[in-house]
Amino acid sequence: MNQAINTQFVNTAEVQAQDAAHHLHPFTNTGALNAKGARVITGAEGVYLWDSEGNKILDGMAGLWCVNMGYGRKELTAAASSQMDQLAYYNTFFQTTNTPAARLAKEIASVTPGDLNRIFFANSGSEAIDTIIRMVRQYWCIEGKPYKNILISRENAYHGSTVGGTSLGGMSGMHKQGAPLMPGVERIRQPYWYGEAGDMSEEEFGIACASALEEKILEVGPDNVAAFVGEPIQGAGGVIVPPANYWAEIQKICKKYDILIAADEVICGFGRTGSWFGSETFGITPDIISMAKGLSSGYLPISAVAVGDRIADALTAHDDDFNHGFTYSGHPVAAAVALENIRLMKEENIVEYVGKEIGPYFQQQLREVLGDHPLVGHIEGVGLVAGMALVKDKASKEGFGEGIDIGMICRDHCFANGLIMRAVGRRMVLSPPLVISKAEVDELCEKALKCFDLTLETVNAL
Ligand code: PXG
Repeated sequence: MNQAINTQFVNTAEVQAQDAAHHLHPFTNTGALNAKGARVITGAEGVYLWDSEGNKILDGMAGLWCVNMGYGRKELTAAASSQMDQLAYYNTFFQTTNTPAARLAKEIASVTPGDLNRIFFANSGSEAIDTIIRMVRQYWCIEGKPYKNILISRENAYHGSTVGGTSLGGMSGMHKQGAPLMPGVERIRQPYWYGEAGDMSEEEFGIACASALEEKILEVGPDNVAAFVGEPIQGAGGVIVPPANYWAEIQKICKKYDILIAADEVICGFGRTGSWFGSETFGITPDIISMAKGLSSGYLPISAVAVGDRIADALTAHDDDFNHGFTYSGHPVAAAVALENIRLMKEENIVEYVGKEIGPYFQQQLREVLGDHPLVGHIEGVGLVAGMALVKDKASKEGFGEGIDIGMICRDHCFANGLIMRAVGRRMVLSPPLVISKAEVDELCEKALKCFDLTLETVNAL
């Protein structure tokens, strides 16, 4: 293990001062951060990070849900380096392509489900989502139905932070800023059974949440709705796993009214749920999907939209350009890294490892080690992604009051005790690298247990 990588060369105070003076962080209260100083991450290997003070931290979030093959993979570094020497950049606009982009498109088409055979490249999940928005609307225009342009998404969905992604997503905190939002979006309730079902069984609630889609379609008019967009499992919303019957019902309704299904696979894609894509885990047959993060294990920014034959055939046959794209669409270096990442995933049978071995072990250990903890109201998850509701009272599901930010208290204890676990409101979420071993899962659970104990001590002392 590459202990305390380069920490001896890092002057923490100097980096923090530069950062405070000049760096505006995403989704951050800059004043509050500057007052305490950002933690400086200096190196990483496998599932561990090191900071500039020499602390070793188990990364229970795989960076930001992305470093699926773990840190320090020399194969990925080598792929980037040799592609940079060969062809560092050329665009894919001017009737040109490059070898890694063409090969990657073929490779992605081979691992995506159904007829998702054509690939559009971008650089981030948000850009992939914007691509979906523009592409499905253009599809209906080509079909002679330009009025069929409304997108239906869900409350508490996360689809990125561009204007398109923010508008499509259901994050109220984001909607409050930078308005006006993009028009043409309608939202329905999220399928959060533990938090919002009242007395309904999971099955009843699954039907109720899917019926909300049908009601919305009828309210807006089926002829005005372009697509339903959803994450197979809501990630940034707190890891909300829908009831087992939910997606099948959603599909039935979309089919009935001829509405496209777009699955946002930015988190679920590339093995996270134990299949190549979350759509397979939940039996969804999408018309179009977005992917990013795990596509390159986060080593370089790259995203993609896999397009089904219905949309791709229409775009291809249409006698006009699709006027959309980015300077770095199909970037050869990012594509080379993604290709090598997929090759490694196959060589190491990582999807099967998550589906059959480490995923079930992770889910079982979380429940066994943490399930009885007085703070833990409920644990849900599939494969290597999980969300835990923190409550004041397990029986009534009552949460802590507004004055107690239980998630942040817990997250800070984790940070101080060598574990990265993310807080989403009152939920703690985990999404470790897919290469995590059983011993590392045990360590993660022990650390989480200790941090839940410390969190309980803190709130009891308030
Ligand atoms: N869709 C989904 C489902 C995502 O999870 C995006 C789109 C946007 O991807 P980019 O690459 O543009 O960030 C995401 C990203 C969090 C967090 O706090 C989650 C994401 C991004 C940043 C923070 O959990 N997911």
